[in-house]
Amino acid sequence: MTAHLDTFARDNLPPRAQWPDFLFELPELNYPSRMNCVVELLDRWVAAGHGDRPCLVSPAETLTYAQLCERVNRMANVLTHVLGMLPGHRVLLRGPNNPMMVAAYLAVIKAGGVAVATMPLLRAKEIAYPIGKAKIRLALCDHRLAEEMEKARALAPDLERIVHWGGGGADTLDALMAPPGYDTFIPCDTASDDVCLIAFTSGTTGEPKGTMHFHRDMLATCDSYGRHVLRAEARDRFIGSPPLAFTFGLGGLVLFPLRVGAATVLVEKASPDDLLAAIEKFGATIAFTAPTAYRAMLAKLAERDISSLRKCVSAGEALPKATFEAWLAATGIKILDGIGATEMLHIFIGSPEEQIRAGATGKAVPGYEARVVDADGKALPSNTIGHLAVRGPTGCRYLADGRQRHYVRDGWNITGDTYLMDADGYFWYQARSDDMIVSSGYNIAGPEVEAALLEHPAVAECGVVGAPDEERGQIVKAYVVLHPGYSGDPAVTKTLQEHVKAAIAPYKYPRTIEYVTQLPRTQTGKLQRFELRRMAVDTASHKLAS
Ligand code: 3UK
Repeated sequence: MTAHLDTFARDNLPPRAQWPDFLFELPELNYPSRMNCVVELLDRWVAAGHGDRPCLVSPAETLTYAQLCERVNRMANVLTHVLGMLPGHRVLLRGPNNPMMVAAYLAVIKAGGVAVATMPLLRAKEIAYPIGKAKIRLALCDHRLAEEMEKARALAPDLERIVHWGGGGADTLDALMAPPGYDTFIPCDTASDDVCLIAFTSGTTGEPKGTMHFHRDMLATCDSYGRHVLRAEARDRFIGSPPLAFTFGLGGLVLFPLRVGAATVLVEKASPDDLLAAIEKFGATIAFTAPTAYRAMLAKLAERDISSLRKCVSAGEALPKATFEAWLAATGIKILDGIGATEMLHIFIGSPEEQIRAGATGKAVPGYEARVVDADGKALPSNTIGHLAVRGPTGCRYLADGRQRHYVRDGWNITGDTYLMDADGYFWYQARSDDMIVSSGYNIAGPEVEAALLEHPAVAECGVVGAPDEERGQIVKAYVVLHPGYSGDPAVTKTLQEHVKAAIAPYKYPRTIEYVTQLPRTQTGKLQRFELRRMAVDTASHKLAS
């Protein structure tokens, strides 16, 4: 039975027939029918005498498990007794990666609410969309993000109240949390299948999709990927760059550390430079970031002592073999590549260090099943390229969205990626299904060409897309950022083309190369291929016109 008094989230789950299959075969994934995940992640540690251990570490403050628990209780009291939040209410959260943002997530969920976090860089219109879609009445917001939040209010009639933290003043969340009796809070007695999180996809095309996740899902990702692949320990100190509003960040910087009683270092600015400095300063042991950040950090490793680091996780985009090898040579650490998705909450394919095959994403995470299927959903034999299908303890449930039927077919989550599975069960990423380049009838995966280019010492970053071409339909076009000391002259172009021809099938080589100073990326660190394609179309039509 749900604990939600406001049943909007439950009422707007997809129809049962459109749910993916859920697998709970591993004993550690058998959760009781009633369970509040915050009790498991936080209160349980305090009860077990672990309260004095560091939990959240940031440049401004450090909170032990007991201190975070108290802060969460105070905030949960404010939510229920001052702000009128009922179990099931959705609460918008806006803030950089800091302890108050984590406390806000946990307080909303502990009180039975549904957290809906937004990336700090979003603009008013993009903030207003989830407010309308998820019918959000209340927002908690870092005072430094107040301006855009206020603009969003004008576009979002559902929103009744915004409460800010930081910055001082009588009406701030901080002030409201002060009453002496607020240090304890009885957690809402939620069902393990009550929704506690709606994570919006950073959709590059179409409206963002709200993915709904249950209390049990928060633990399931820890007890599958966290327990079997990452294998962190209480002595670890996590750190990373993904925003907490992105489930990659929520898992890597909150769920995984708290599940094992570890500490997490929260930094608001996490450029590759900042991240290196923070790893050194705080002695971080596990890092979560995107492949491009590992490449950028490689160039600066000499300036920093990051010997505290023992594990590195990469996700969001494929980790090219060249990046894996270079990082291993420089640090002795095998980066754990893993594919995750907002729909699946976190990583579902990825292998622990001793099983890694460089260049492959890895094997299905224990608790998940993955396979490669054809356009009709039929399983393909190994070593055949097709669509990735996956199922496990977590899965896609869009908030009132017809696109559910595209993502889930025959009980399998179809992620929109093309993959090949080898005879040993390793998954090799090819491309996003709609990103395949078709040139003179050949299917060419941009990421494969990118991986080959990245093996050349001149190449710092690159993006490969199809450019329109009268004769071949499309041609392979590379946008390349060169390392300092190289210039994009015809000789270098020729060298890079020859390099690719020698590394992979020659017909895949980039027929044109354009040199740029940076590549367009999303707030979650992904290459914006549609933007590169647009640029390629522009250039092609200019050529026709001139
Ligand atoms: C792509 C990858 C190749 C792939 C995410 C870890 O990225 C995350 O979620 P999103 O919803 O995007 C999902 C899509 O991103 N992708 C992610 N990781 C890899 N492609 N290799 C990888 N290692 O197209 C996938 O369908 O933004 C990643 C954890 C939580 C996440 N939400």
